[in-house]
Amino acid sequence: MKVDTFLISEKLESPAVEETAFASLKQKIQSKTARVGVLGLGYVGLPLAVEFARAGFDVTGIDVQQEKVDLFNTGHSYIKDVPDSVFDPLVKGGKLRATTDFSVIRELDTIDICVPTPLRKTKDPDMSFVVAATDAIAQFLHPGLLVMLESTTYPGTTDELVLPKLRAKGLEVGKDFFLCFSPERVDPGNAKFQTNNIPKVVGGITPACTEIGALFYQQALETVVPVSSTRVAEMVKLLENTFRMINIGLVNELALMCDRMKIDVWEVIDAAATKPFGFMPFYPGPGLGGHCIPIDPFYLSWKSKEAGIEARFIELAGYINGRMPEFVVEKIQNALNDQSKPVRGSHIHILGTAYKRNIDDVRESPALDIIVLLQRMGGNVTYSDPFVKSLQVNSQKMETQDMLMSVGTADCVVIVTDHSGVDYASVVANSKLIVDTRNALKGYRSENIVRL
Ligand code: SAJ
Repeated sequence: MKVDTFLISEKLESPAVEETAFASLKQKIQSKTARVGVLGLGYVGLPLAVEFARAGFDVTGIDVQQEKVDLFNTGHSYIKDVPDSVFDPLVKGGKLRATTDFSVIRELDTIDICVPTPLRKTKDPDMSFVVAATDAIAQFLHPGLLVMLESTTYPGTTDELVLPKLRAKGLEVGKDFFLCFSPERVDPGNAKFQTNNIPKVVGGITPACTEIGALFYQQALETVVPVSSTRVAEMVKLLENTFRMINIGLVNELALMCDRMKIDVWEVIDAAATKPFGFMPFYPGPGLGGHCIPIDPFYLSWKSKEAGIEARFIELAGYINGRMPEFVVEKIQNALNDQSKPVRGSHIHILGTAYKRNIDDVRESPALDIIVLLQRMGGNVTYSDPFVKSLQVNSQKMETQDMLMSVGTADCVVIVTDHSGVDYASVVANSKLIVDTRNALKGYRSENIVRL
């Protein structure tokens, strides 16, 4: 009978059926029997997998790199922020494993996408890793799966790019499967803030998605911040990092002004930082390195351009930050010139090549730009960095050199990265000329020390 049929179909679509997927997943999450997956086992994915395994979940990491998977399964952590003492027992205890086999997604209840979102040379977003991850998940999507994108990206990625691929499988978001965006906020090397105690923002495609996503993260992380949509969550991360990039650009421009006006920009910033409210110190430097700050804001400017708004602050800050390596090389050239030495033929030794202090990451490091510019001018460039044993500069491989021996023979020493634990007193005592781009020699005054 029509009515009965109608009633039956209505019954099938009743909240009880809708709640089945939601209720079942909620119960699995709350009882920690949900099988958790993390796709992409880098500096974001591995620590996230560890936190859920430590919380008592059975966790499967997925990565395309077999050697990474093999290393992971030995119980040896290749991410410095996760010690083997934590990682090994989880792997050896069977709570945590890795695979290259994406079909395991069929058996998982949740999957976090933690893959790179770099920029193309044209400064356009490179979404290839997110697309590949989404296609793989779509292939094995099943009712009850919670999918979370963590990779930093432009607002609209989750609903415009990820959702259509998953929905194409005929399942309904918010009812059959759940989809959220939750920005990764990992700060490699930060001893105080790690994955478990950095507040976690999460926004879903539907309220049910947000609710189940927040519940999921609450099982393993200290603080969860639900927001009303994936777009809000995507924009939160871009605001955070654009804020940094633009303020770094501001102080770099201030450094250029102070250089011309013969004002000590470091003293200005330190004095301004005494203001107990309404000010946050940023410091000039040799340029903007890393895999977040120089890149994330261009995801925002790219999307805002599509929306018809020019992101002029971002473009201008990008220009200023991008010019800092040239400014540093000009300082070096002028400092050598004051000692009647051309760059050509001079031995210039770089102290610190990582993109920021006390880490070993050289991605987008301004040191690379400075080395190339000096070599183009005929400089004989060497470096030492306790964290960076070797460096690829264009096609040339460079090895870190003995610091004291190098500073003793160099015509000019350039402090590009101010690692702690470096014996700066010996550097000052043994160097003919120093260009300090980080105010690492704050306490020293000498005519052979030139600061930004
Ligand atoms: N930099 C300056 N002046 C400053 C601060 C930084 O020149 O005042 C330079 C650094 O030397 C580096 C670049 O900017 O080359 C980026 O430095 P960063 O301190 O922002 O460090 P990142 O790139 O590791 O940024 C990460 C980000 N974390 C995430 O995206 C999850 C960022 O949001 C954090 O605020 C930052 O760490 C942090 O605070 O350590």
